[in-house]
Amino acid sequence: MLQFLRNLPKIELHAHLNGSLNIDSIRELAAKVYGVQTKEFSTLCERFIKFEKGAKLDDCFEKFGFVHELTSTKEGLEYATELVIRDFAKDNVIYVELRTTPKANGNMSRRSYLDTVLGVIKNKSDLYKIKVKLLPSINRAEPVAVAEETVALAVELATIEPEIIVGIDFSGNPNQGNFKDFIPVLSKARNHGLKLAMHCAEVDNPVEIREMIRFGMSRCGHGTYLSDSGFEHMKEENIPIECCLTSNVKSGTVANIGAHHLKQLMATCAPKVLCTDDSGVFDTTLSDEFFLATESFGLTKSQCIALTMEAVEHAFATREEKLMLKMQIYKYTRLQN
Ligand code: 6MZ
Repeated sequence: MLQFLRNLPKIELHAHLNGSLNIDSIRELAAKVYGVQTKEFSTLCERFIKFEKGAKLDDCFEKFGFVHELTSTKEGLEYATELVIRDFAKDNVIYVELRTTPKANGNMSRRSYLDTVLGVIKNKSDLYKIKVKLLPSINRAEPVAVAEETVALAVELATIEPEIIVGIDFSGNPNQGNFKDFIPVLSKARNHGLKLAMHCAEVDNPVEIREMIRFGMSRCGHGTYLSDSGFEHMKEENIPIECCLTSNVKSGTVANIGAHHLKQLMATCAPKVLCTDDSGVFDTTLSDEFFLATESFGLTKSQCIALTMEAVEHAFATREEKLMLKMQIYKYTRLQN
């Protein structure tokens, strides 16, 4: 089964760039770009993927700083973007939507951050035989003014690269910031034709969940704490829940894998996609996530293929791109029979 899943051409719709650098790639990045290869650094890498028993979601957000330092220069960001694309391709992911929060520092402006990531996507996707889209992220823990700059840049760059910049991701620590404050800027993005992938119900906040559902979204990140009527609404509106099994278990937002809402989504034939979230931080791959689903919920090979086809449907891709992706998946599955 694991080999079948590794070889299956897969679709990744929820991947944060800085969270998707795996430990070997972090070591490679540190060595190649910064000349760091010490034992101390290796120990820091081990600590990066280690989760203490009873870890909380807030603990995850402290981990990102480690990678953010390595991607705080143009060279670091460039190489990290290539490594992430390479690693998804190695896992036979044929289409990935990368999300990332543009960051400004002494080395880069938010514009040059996005230009750098875009440049790598344009230059390297063909080399690794993978289709890559970009969703600039709004970090809800940052001021609304930052989100306004991000959306203005996304809208502008989407006119230049409409095939790559296809949406906005609303993310960040859900225990910080107030969704309502971001409604005007998210509306602006939507009015300019950008799709919205929103982290919603990752934590239990019924008032905010209601506000988000009322506002609407193209895809729902996590959806862990949706009520039954919330799940029903998502199904009626054909809004898929981006399920990130390992992320939810390691960050403690679901008690254990058996309690994950993927089970309910499968049973009710509700729209869903399997994703990694932060394959680096959570030390996983998309193949591993599928394998975990087969082990935990008894998914068959056919169900895994169906899930992959479902992901194609919910991708922010053109009709032609979707057709090409489906043909690639179909070709592989036909060879299996
Ligand atoms: C919410 C998350 C997240 O943007 O620097 N991020 N936001 N929930 C999660 N569940 C665990 N995982 C990652 O990638 C890292 C950033 O993505 C968001 C956080 O804002 C994190 O700092 P980028 O490429």
